[in-house]
Amino acid sequence: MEKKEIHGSSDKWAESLQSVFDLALENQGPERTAQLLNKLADRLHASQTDLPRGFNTPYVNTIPPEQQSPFPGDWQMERRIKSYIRWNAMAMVVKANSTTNVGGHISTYASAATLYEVGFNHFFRGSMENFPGDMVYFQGHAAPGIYARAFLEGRLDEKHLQNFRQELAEGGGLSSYPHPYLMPEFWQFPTVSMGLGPLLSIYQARFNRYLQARGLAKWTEEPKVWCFVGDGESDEPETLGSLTLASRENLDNLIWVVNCNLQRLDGPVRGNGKIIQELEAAFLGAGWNVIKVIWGSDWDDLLARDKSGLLLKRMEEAVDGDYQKYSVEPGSYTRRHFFGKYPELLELVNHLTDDQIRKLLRGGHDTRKVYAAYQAAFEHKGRPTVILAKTVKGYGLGEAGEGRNISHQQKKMNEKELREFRARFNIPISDDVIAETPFYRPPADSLETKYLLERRKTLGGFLPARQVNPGLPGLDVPKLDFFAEFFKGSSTEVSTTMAFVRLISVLLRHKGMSRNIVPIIPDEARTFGLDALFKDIGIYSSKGQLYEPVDSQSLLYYNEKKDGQILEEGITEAGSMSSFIAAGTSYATHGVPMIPFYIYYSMFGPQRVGDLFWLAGDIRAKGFLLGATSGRTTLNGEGLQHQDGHSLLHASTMPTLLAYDPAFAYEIAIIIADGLRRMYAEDEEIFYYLSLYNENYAMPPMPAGVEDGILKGLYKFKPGAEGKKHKAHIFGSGPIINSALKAQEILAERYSVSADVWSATSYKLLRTDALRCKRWNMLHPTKPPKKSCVETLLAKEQGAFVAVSDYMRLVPDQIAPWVPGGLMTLGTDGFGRSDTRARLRRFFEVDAESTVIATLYALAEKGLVERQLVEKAIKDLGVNPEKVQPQIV
Ligand SMILES: Cc1ncc(C[n+]2csc(CCOP(=O)(O)OP(=O)(O)O)c2C)c(N)n1
Ligand SMILES: [Mg+2]
Repeated sequence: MEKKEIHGSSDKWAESLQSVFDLALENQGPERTAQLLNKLADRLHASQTDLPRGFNTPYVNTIPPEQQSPFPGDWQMERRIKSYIRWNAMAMVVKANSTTNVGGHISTYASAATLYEVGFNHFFRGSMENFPGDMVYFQGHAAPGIYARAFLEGRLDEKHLQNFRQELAEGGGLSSYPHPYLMPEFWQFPTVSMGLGPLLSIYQARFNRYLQARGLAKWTEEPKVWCFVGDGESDEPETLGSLTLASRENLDNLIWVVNCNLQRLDGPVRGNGKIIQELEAAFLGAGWNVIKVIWGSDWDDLLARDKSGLLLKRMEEAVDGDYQKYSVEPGSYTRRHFFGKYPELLELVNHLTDDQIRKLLRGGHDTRKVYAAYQAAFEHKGRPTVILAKTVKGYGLGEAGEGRNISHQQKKMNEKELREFRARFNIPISDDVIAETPFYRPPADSLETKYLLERRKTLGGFLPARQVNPGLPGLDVPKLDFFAEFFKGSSTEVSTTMAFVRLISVLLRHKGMSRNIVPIIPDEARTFGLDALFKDIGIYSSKGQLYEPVDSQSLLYYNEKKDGQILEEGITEAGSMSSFIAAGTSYATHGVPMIPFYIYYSMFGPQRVGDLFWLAGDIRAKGFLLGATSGRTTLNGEGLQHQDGHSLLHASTMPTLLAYDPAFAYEIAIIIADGLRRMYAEDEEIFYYLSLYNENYAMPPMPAGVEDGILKGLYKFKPGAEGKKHKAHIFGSGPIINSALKAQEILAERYSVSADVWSATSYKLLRTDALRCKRWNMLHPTKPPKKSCVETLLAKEQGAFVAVSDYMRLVPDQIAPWVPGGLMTLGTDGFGRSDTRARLRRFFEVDAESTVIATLYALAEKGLVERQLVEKAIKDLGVNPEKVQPQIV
């Protein structure tokens, strides 16, 4: 195309384009104009490939005033209620810290009060018939405000508030943050570990859809998932890491509110930039509906009168550090520094006093703006919505911390500051008692209390509230005979992972509960053999399968279905754990007990996402975690980053997690059968961890009477030969029990030692039981002492005790104090290596030969055999005594 020569100044160009744009807007309307502009932008990008494409809209509210839904509430009434809540939230923290050092936070809630109150008065629905209630993730540090509201609602009394963060005080107290473990009838979702709440909320919203697609949801109207997020919290990779799942899945049941108070703990979130704009770009890029609530209603008039566009220009120029400064300085400062930059802007605010300038509200503190944004989010279809609300950290605290960098840590207020707070929010508390920061609750027959209760009644009841199975019978879980095939053993060599896969496919045929099973996999189904389930139960996909899978002719084809049962999460252990948690708490959030079986590379369990494991305990999630390809030497070729010899140690730190290291198929069946009974028939709020391995060997039949031992953690699997000179005991776990069994033979044949082989299924449970007994004995010193399971089992056993497993020595060491004469432990301490299993087991000293040597050494230490015999064995068995020690290499 021939280039036309057109010259002119860039101002002229700007003017011409502007006039064409104005014409288009007038004649074609905003939508069509936007389409035209997009087309032109596409052309520009086609010719200039490295041109950055902006994902930002101007720094003003997304919803223009004329499109705002009108506020339906009593604005002044709601302001009074909110003020009382503000006061009580502050008073809880100040009171607690006047006599203790238990801490607490004032400024987070102070910034978020309007964001919450609009939700409580107009949006958050409690649980009702055929409605499980909206699921609200509160910012953890805003907990005082949520308690303070519950106090006004009459759900909590003064004593509770008095004992905020003093849970061990007489009569109990309130937990620091949302912890369902500590307040099981109140809190639903733990949020205080930054980033986890936002992540969980996405998977919760998706799980709600899954439940519905599988015909298990019990609602007529879909609940919304609301998540309140800190702007500082958005730096956690967990917060923003799964945004595209929410848009891909069209989760319009999900609404996030990011409280953009521009500060985190130490200072500004983006002093030199704008967190709202940065987040807008991230969310728009991820396909979310973004609603910015930046300016309060007072600014509408200023923006409308600003024909020059200078106000917007100034708004865009100022960085968050400036905005923070405006929140702490008097109005005269803002007049001079913000408006004063351009004479036209100074004129624009001529009619306002300094005080009026100081009081120009930010959007997140304006009930009307917040309401309009929530209403738009509530109605939005097809995409999740994020509301980016600009607020002031410590709003209303004045000198005591409003907008200051110390705001987050502020816990005390002097009398002058209390008086100012009282005056600003009109709290009816008299001078003579103000220094004691008394709580204030309007009388039961006051207009405020009536209004507040009426609003909650209309919205279906109080919230947060955690309810568990009101009157529902437990699930029909299979009895032991259902698992008979696993008790028979098999001469075919299989791994415990394969045994588990077989077990889950059998369970999926159990009429009573098969529908409630939720298999969860992070892109490892083929690794574990779970692809066998693809065809039968399908992979959940909200879109079904829009393409013909490449492997459609094969038996195990990649079968996506709208009502698929498997949650195939892709490569996200954090996301998979979030699904585990959503499914594992469904008994409480939905009143529908679901049974998650989450199977993953054991190395990428607690080591990778341990905080989510911890949270699963707090939230009282139920279900089974299966750490597959476990064992530092059993997963042999994969090397240092994959070979796990410590997840059982991590698991031992989780209070309500029952951790098992089974060796045989029948052990897995016994553990899972009992887990199903305890969690789903008896309603115990616990969860399970089983390590699974990928080494194949024949599975023996179950010896008689070992069920109890399997569940408690230890039982005698195979007694040693009769008629030998010496006696010993070897505890083996997982496939390394085979080292113990082979050592048993060598010891009998070559060294006249009769070694009993025990299967140690859970050192964690044995230790917990032993600690319980020891503590009781200590506190009841004159009563007959209780004997722990380990002590009872080993009381009559003679000789030396050795433990060997594919885990660190600390795992079996957990029970050493209760083993008669001590426990000699072998284990896989140190970084893994890639090599053959045989070489690795020699290297880590957990093979049969090393086990023989350790047993003889343990006997020698007790004076039961000569030390020379150990030396002889070292030579006989070809073990190099000068070889490197794995854990310090
Ligand atoms: C994983 C994690 N790291 C650190 C903390 C400590 N912490 C608590 S609140 C906070 C600042 C929160 O800032 P922001 O998210 O902006 O919330 P705001 O209080 O400003 O609303 C920090 C660092 C935490 N709770 N969790
Ligand atoms: Mg913040």
